[in-house]
Amino acid sequence: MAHGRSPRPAVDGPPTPRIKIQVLSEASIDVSRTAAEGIALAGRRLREARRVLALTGAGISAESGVPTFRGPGGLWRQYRPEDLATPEAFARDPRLVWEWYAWRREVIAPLRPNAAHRALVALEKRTPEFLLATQNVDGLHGAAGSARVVELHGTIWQLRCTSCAHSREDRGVPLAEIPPRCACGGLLRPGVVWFGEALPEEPVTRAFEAAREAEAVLVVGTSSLVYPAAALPQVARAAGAFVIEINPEPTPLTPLADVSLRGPAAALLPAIVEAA
Ligand code: BJW
Ligand code: ZN
Repeated sequence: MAHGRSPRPAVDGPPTPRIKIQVLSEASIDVSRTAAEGIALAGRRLREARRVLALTGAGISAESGVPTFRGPGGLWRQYRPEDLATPEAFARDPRLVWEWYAWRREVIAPLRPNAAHRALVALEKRTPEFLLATQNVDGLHGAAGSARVVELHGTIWQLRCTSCAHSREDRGVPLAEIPPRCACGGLLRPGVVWFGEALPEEPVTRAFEAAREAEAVLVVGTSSLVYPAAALPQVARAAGAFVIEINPEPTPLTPLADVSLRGPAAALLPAIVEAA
């Protein structure tokens, strides 16, 4: 099971041993020997790595109470996120889109980071070169104390003017008016990245650099459907990284992962980091 950083087979190279582990609940961590082995292996690879990239998605915040996008509870009224998180939807009906964001801001505002967010803080502290690339806009990694973090899809706590491009932090809930307006009179929009929009340049550049250099990649709570974020573990693996996935469900990344642990992040991530 010795995976050196190089040479590592690319995705279509010779087969490498992979571990797919089913962990259904926190309790099963104690009882499942296979799960324990997967946790220990993931922990060891993280401990040995000098350069680690973590990629997180909505699932890491699920146990804090933040709704995920896809799957059960992913709908808001009758709308799918794909119908609301677009510049076209905002142009067509800014009030509707803002009502969705205003609701999400109210849901997220009182929520606290969970054990999975905190485990990544601990991992950051002990890893010489660490980057956390998050797709989440909730700010919970920062609230937990993560310092080396890039927000690939922006933040729900930033508002940006569509007329003068002025941008400001606003954590107020509820919003004073919907849709909110800039001092210049222009329409404000959430400081997030919608479908069809480019990701912020500096965060995305740093994330892909880290992916190319990482010895281990930890992918937590993402459906691995949305690009370019979903490409980060693929790039890392093609460059030789050991890929660890944590998710209650299989995803398109699962066949590429070296270890795929099936279960909730707030239970599995602290166990892995403790084993590291
Ligand atoms: C748990 C758990 C627990 C539950 N513990 N886990 C083909 C190839 C490449 C790209 C494309 C393509 N076709 C179309 C595209 C482009 C498009 C895209 O990827 N579309 C796909 C859907 C196909 N991408 C874009 O448009 C991006 N921009 C772009 O490509 O720009 C190109 C460009 C260049 C230059 C100029 C101009 C343009 C932008 C993507 C922006 C995504 N934005 C959103 C909204 C952000 C704002 C907001 O929050 O409102 O980002 S969409 C939404 O999806 C949000 C998320 O960050 C993102 C990812 O979702 P995530 O985090 O994975 O959540 P879920 O709900 O999908 O999954 C949760 C997971 O957690 C599940 O797997 C659960 O099982 C798990 N889970 N409980 C651990 N307790
Ligand atoms: Zn303005």
